[in-house]
Amino acid sequence: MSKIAICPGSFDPITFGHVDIIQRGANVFDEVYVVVLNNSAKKSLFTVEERMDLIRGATAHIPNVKVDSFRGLTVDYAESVSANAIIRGLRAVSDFEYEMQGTSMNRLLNNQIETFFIMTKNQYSFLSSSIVKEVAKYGGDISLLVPDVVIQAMKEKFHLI
Ligand code: COD
Repeated sequence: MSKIAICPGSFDPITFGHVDIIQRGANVFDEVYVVVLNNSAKKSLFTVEERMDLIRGATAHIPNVKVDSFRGLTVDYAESVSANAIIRGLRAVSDFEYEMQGTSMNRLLNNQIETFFIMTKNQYSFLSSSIVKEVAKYGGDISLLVPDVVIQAMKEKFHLI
């Protein structure tokens, strides 16, 4: 039986930190669905379609990754693709509380689905989509933080070209 996991997130936009956990998840699971979901606490810069295109561009080299979006609960999406695992990344202690809350809620909603945490590489432990947007908005160099497709999209979004 295939081991199927989902990697849910806002991905607004995808960063090298995200790519790192997706790649490492794809090394362990047969299939990984990277799914763009709504985080009600965040206002997004890119549309869902734009975010999916950027994820596709950034993960094109990983054959067992599929990109999707969903309006609803993470656990419902997992069930719809027959996944029984959720992959999340951990950067620092500060992520722990938020992740514990989300994981506990997901477990309450569906206790057949297990969450797996992947520690980020040290070099990405400070990296978030928000900090990338902040730097890009003022024309700073983000080439060590995000894939080329995202650099281009950021320039267009902020009318820097
Ligand atoms: N290194 C490693 N991992 C990273 C890095 C980095 N530099 N940056 C981010 N990550 C990880 C995050 O820890 C997370 O695991 C994943 O990548 C995605 O991150 P984000 O910030 O793009 O996505 P979030 O955290 O905003 O996603 C939240 C969801 C959209 C998944 C959540 O709100 C959700 O499940 N929404 C649907 C409704 C629902 O089911 N709610 C109940 C459960 S909370």
